[in-house]
Formats: sequence, C-alpha cells, structure tokens
Amino acid sequence: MSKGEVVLLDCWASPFCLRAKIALAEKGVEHEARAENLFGGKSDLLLKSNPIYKKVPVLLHDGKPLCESTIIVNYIDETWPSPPLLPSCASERAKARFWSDFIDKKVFDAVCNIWKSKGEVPETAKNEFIEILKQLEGALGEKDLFGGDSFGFVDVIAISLTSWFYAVEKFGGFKVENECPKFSAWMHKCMQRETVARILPDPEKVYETLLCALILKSRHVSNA
Ligand code: GS8
Repeated sequence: MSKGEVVLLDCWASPFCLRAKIALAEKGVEHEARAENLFGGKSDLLLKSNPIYKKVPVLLHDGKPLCESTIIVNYIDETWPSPPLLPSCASERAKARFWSDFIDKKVFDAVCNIWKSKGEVPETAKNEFIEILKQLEGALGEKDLFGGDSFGFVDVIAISLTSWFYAVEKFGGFKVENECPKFSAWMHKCMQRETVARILPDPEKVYETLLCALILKSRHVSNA
C-alpha cells in the first residue's frame, strides 16, 4: 500500500524500533529502514529529526518526522487504518492506551535493572520484573491476545520488548515460562504471526550484543 515515502531511522536491536517495524508490516506499508550507529555517531538526519531526545525510532513520512515509538505506532494506525490496531470502541481504546502507557513506564526499566546489574542480579530486580509481567497477565485475563481476537496495539507495544527477554533470563537466571506461564503463552501466540516472527531479531544475537555493551561499559568505568 503506497501513501508517500516512508523512512525509518532504525537500530536492529532497539525494541522501540521493532514496534514501528511490526506496525508497518501489519499494515503492509513498504518502507526504507536506515540503520543508525547510536554509539559511533548519529546521523545529521536523526539529530535534526529528533532534536529533543536524539533517539531512534524516527519515522519520516514524506519527510515529516515523528518521534517516540508509541506515538509512531498510533500514527501508523491512523494513517493506514486497515487492519486496525486500536479498538473501534472509545472505552476499549482508552484501556489499550492505559496498558501501553503502563508497559512504556514499567517494562523497559525493569529489563534494564536486570541487564545493568553488576555481578549477581538482585532478587528485588527479578521480583519487580516478574511482578510487572504478572500484572500484564491480569490484563490479558482469559484472552490469548491483548487485542482480544486480533493482534492489536498493546500486542505490538509489548511483543517488541520481549526481544530482550531471552537476555534478561540469561542475566537473571530464571525463565519467564516458569514464572509467568500465561504471559509466555501470549509470547508464543504472537510469535506465530508471520510479521512478528520475521521482524524480531535472533535472541542469542541480542544477548551477545547486550553482554558486549556491558563489558565495554565496565571497561570504560574502570579506565576512567
Ligand atoms: C525510547 C527510544 C530509545 O530509548 C521510544 O521511542 O519509545 N521512549 C523512546 N531509543 C534508544 C535505542 S533502544 O534502547 C536510543 O536511540 N538511544 C540512543 C541514545 O540514548 O543516545
């Protein structure tokens, strides 16, 4: 489906960029993904397009920049309405926005608290992460997907962050499947979608990348 030029300023390991990529794929929107080097110098286009946060993803639609992944997914849903990601009923839409906001505020920070722990991961960090997933299990209720019968907005927002969960499990020494079986079943259900399976990166590669980043950071600190 064509509706102007779509360019994504991207980083393969960023769970936030994955949100935009999955949403575009769900809508069948062709786009060019331009890889940014976040450590070796960001492009002038990124700095100009997201002068406030200087982060990826940035979606350029006919040259107009949009920043912040949840806002981008919302924009994609409004601009290419079929198939819809947000529900048609206003109260259900508000509920989907509530849980997306909860995920934005809680999940990535909890992931980073485990990843960035020096030495043994504190029990508090693991417990906090598991508690958040249990709250999300409560939101799922008896449904297979957050979107109910169809893969929806909250599914896009949440599944992208799970691309770091294998690394979290390795760092934390626990299994999401054992702690939160319902959440794990939801992850597997999403992975059955062609768009998700194609776009989520190799978990082992994510783990190695996060491990390298951690080692480089600790060397940087000890050399300072
Ligand atoms: C977060 C984007 C982000 O952290 C969103 O889009 O939802 N709230 C934003 N992007 C990271 C890459 S993923 O860890 C980024 O661009 N980092 C570069 C930097 O911090 O300089």
